[in-house]
Amino acid sequence: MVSVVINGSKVDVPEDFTVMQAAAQAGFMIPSLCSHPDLKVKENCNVCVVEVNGELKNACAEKVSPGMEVKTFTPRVIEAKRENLKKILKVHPQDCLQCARNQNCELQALTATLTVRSFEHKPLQLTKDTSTPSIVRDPSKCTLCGRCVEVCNDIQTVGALEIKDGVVQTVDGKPLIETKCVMCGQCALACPVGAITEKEEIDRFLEAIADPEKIVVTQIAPAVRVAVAEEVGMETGSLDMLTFVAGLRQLGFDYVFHTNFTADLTIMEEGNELLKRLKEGGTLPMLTSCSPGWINFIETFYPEQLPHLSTCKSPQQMFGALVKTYWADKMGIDPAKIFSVSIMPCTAKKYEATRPEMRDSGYQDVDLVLTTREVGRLFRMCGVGFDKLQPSNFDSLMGAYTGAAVIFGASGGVMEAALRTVYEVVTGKTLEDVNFTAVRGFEGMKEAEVDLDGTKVKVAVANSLGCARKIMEEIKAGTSPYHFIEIMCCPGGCIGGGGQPIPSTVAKRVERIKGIYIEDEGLPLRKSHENPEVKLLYEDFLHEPLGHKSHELLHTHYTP
Ligand code: HC0
Ligand code: SF4
Repeated sequence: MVSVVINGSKVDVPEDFTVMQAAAQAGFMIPSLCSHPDLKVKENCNVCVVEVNGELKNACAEKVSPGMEVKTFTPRVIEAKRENLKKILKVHPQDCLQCARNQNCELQALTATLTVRSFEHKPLQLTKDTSTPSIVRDPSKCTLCGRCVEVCNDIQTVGALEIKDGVVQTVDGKPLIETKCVMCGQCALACPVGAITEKEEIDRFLEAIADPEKIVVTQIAPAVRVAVAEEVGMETGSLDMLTFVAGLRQLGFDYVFHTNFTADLTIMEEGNELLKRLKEGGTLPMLTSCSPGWINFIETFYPEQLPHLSTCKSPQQMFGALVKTYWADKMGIDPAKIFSVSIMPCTAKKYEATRPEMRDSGYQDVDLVLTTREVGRLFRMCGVGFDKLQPSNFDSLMGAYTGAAVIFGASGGVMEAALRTVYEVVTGKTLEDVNFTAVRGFEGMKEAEVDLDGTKVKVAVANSLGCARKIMEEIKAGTSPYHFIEIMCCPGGCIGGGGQPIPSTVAKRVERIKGIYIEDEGLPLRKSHENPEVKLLYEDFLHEPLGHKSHELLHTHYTP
């Protein structure tokens, strides 16, 4: 331990602490723009400047030393902080009222915190990049903090963004769509301001709701419920599912369903696909195929490994294909009138919905994807008062789900759900303990071995594209020991998706994961093959997993 003096108070801290950490321990928070609890020290904004033994130093980078005297708010320090902040403010557009991050912007907050009351203003006027269906980049708003670049390069290992000539830009200055960007949106979560955001499409929703000809249906992704509470001023996980459904009905949705329904269905299809590959010597390891940022990644970086992917579409797309065929038929509704909206934690889902492969119903299967953040905005815009709502049930035929589907939202959940079902199908025995805890948690790589009546199946789980890359390098080298691997694009799984509420720090993601498993434990059915509406779907329409109709609507092939 090292003793230092912070604003006159002595504090003992570990030797590797920075001045910023030591100050926090002494009860003095030092504001900054480029620092982030989960990312490396950058020293790009210089707003965290403090006096160390009489000299101005950046608190984020300066390590403590014995007897160090730190002052965090002398007139000289405050003046230096303000001057450094004013350099950023000088070129930053002042269109806060029109910005998606208005009221959730670290630059706004910092300006208020440091009581900056005037500054010179010559804003940058650079062109917005709207080239992808998922992400919008407004370089005029970039503060050069460098957080997005670290996330894209070091965590996701994509390398679509770089710092060149002192400017954050896309590689070679190309439009994002022409780079290797996978549209995961992790950069948007890391951005302190509105320089990178989702492509906002709430007006398309409002138009659809106002159109009397349209029947507007929705599906909610597994990771949304735990996080949407954060958008409406509640604790993570505290908005109960059926009150959330009631809120969606207030917004005007005609039918409210759940992606969990097709998550259970995915387990039926993907579980049987795995068993078929194991039995018939198909390509192994089989890789899950539901995370669209991950699909973009394998297509871009490992196209020759595409045969390892399960042929299952994602639950979002299975839902889209079924709602305009099976459900429309059962309800006697013209599928041309159905406007299918999905509510997702993900920005890459916006792209997935527009893929040419995703039109097997004869229409675009999913018409509109809204992120958790966009739905939060809609709830606030429409003044939905959750404390006044009575819980409302999901609509039937595609609204039932089990705990196995709920856990899809957290890394390891698809694997655990598959194991719950595959074990019972193969062994014919009842799984007494459905909790496969070895594959749970925030950790980037996890593995387990399961005994299926004498056959040992080795499985692995990876989240974040950096971890996916490690898995893919093993497969490429022919050294992968696994039979089945779950890969999710975003750190922690979909609970950390690029469309989730901001902040989405590791601490927040861990809280959301907790909320997911609490929901699973509280449900009466926790195995996908027990979902009564999935059983009905097979009886009435699909007839069997991997059958003709399933191939037509629920499976696809991605080509390089
Ligand atoms: Fe996910 Fe999904 S679990 S990718 O993370 O499989 O986005 O929540 O909706 O489609 O179900 C996201 C979350 C989904 C899909 C499901 C899968
Ligand atoms: Fe990189 Fe993902 Fe952002 Fe694209 S969306 S620039 S891949 S972090």
